[in-house]
Amino acid sequence: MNTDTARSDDSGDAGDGPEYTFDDVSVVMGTYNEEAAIGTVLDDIERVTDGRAEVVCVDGSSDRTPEIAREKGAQVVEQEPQGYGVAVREALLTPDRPVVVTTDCDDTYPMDQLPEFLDWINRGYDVVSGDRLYWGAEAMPDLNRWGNYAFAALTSLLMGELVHDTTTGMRAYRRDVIETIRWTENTGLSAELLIRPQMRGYDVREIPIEYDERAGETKLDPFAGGAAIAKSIVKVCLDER
Ligand SMILES: Nc1nc2c(ncn2[C@@H]2O[C@H](COP(=O)(O)OP(=O)(O)O)[C@@H](O)[C@H]2O)c(=O)[nH]1
Ligand SMILES: [Mg+2]
Repeated sequence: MNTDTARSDDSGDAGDGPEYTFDDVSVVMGTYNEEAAIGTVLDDIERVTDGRAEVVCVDGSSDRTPEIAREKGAQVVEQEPQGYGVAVREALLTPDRPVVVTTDCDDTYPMDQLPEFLDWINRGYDVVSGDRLYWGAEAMPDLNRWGNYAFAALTSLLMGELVHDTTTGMRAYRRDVIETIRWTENTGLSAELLIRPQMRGYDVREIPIEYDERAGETKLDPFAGGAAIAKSIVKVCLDER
C-alpha cells in the first residue's frame, strides 16, 4: 500500500482503462436517523460533482431522513435497521456505475475531496481509502481515535503490510472489486472492504482526508462496536491468508 504523493509511478495516468468522470460515479451510504446531516451531505455532493454523481441511500430511519434524501434527488432504498455493514453492502451493490464511493451520512467526511478520489481511480487504483488519522483527526472523540489507531496497528500486523486507517467510511472502489469479493462482516465491513482487496493483490491506495465533527448522534456503540470490529479484522485477515 502506498500513501506518499511523490512516487514516480504515480505521475502518469494508468493508460489502459477509461477516464472516468462523475457521470460514472455513485456515492452511496447507509442512513439511520441522519436528519441533522443529510441535507448538508447531499448538497455538498451535488455542488462538488455538478449534480453528476448518482447518490444511493440505504435507509432505516424513523425521522425525516428519507424524505429529505428524495427531495434532494437521491435514490432511497428502504431497509430495516440491521447495522452498518448490512446497509452499506446493499448500498454498494445497488448502483451499476463503474466507480462507487462510500461515505457516512454524518457530515464528517470531506465531499470536497471527491475529485481526488476519482483522480486516483483514474490513475489505475482499484481502491482509494481516505486516511482520517493522517492529519490527526482532532474532531474525532478520543476513544474512537485511539481505537482507530489500534485497529490500524492490528491490521498491519496481521496483513504484514502497513495500513494507516482501516475503519474509515470514505473510499472509492472499482465496481469489479465490489462484485468479485464476497463480503461477510457487519460492523466490521469497513475494515473488510480494505483488507480483502489488499490481501488479494488489488491496487489499494490511502490518501489523507480531513475529518469533521459529527452532526447528530453516532449510531455505533464504541465498546460493542469496537469489539466487533477487532473480531472482524482478525477473522478476515486469517481468512485471506
Ligand atoms: N441504514 C442503516 N444505516 C446505518 C445503520 N447503522 C449505521 N448506519 C449509518 O452508517 C453510517 C456510519 O454510522 P456512524 O454513526 O457515523 O458511525 P461512526 O462513524 O463509527 O460514529 C451513518 O451514515 C449511519 O447513519 C443501520 O443499521 N442502518
Ligand atoms: Mg460516522
